[in-house]
Amino acid sequence: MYGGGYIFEENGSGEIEDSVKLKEFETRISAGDKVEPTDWMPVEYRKQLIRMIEQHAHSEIIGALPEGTWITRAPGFRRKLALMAKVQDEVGHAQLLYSAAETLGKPREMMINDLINGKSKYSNVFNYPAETWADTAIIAWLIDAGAIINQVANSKGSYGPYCRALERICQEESFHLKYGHDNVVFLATGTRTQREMVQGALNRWWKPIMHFFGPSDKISVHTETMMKWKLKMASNDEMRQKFLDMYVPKIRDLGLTIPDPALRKNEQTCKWEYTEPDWEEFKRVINGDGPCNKERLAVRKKAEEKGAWVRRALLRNSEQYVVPLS
Ligand code: FAQ
Repeated sequence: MYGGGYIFEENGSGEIEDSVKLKEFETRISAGDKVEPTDWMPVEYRKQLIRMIEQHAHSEIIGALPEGTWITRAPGFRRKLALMAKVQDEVGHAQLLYSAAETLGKPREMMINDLINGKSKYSNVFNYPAETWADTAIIAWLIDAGAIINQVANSKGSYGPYCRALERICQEESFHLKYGHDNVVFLATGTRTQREMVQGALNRWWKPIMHFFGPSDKISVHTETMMKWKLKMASNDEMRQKFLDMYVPKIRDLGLTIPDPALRKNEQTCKWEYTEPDWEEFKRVINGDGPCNKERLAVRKKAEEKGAWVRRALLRNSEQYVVPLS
């Protein structure tokens, strides 16, 4: 059904959507109702949701890779255990999110194929390498912080299955953030070499983190539609501002320097001013031309190929236990 593009042309029940239904739907959304999978929804709402949840799911499995490469090299047994648990959590988030996206009619296999073939996007940040142990600390602290800001807001959104998945994910991400903060504090208050290492990681990650919240509101394509339907509860710039409000003081308290000489809070507008991120570079990275895009997709492709026999065995096994209905 999905493969023929069916749900993108008509709604789930095969009817062409009409303005009365659309009005009722939008009234429900304004009243704060949750939309559930079997409810009527506009074709464009479904399409935008699939795009967003699928990209989010891909970001979680690809996001496990930069930190995952440090499991074998973590400094000490306790750090290794904690990192392994974090990486496992991220993959678990992908499972929840793929399930939420499946409720909208797109099969998981198709989503994975679209990822591997470069048709679907995933977060820009995971196309950069984690060069040192300090990079994993910055990822776990600041990328998780950015993800929490986005996801706590969007968990109050309109689509039930996505909101419920986000609530659970945010609880785990909060623990990741504490783990990341602990690692950064340890390095930032350590030896000179450790302090330089964490400053170096911050220098490398600041630009991708500023990109993380999406293009500026002036050039964002989907924000207006997404906010109208409460798929997104704040604009990209609003999320970026919130991140800066919460984390610039914390980063500076640790004696770290944020690598943007223009960064300052305008006390009159209460807004952060910063060097405008390079949106051309952002576009290149999200469209396949970042430092690690090819490597990330190659790893994912290999995992998919190597896991094929497990999926086949599970399917065959589950067929044996199907109880006839009559
Ligand atoms: N990276 O019109 P907008 C995590 C694309 S989870 C790549 O502003 P929208 C956990 C966008 O898709 C991180 N592409 O788009 C973790 C669109 O392209 P399209 C992921 C991006 O949807 C932590 C085009 O640019 N979180 O980190 C990005 O209104 C640590 C135009 O942009 C989510 O996915 C980007 N950063 O707003 C795991 C949350 N930004 O599709 C491991 C859900 C934009 O037309 C370790 N998603 N694009 O080809 C959202 O909230 C939104 O989709 C935004 C983008 C805010 C990401």
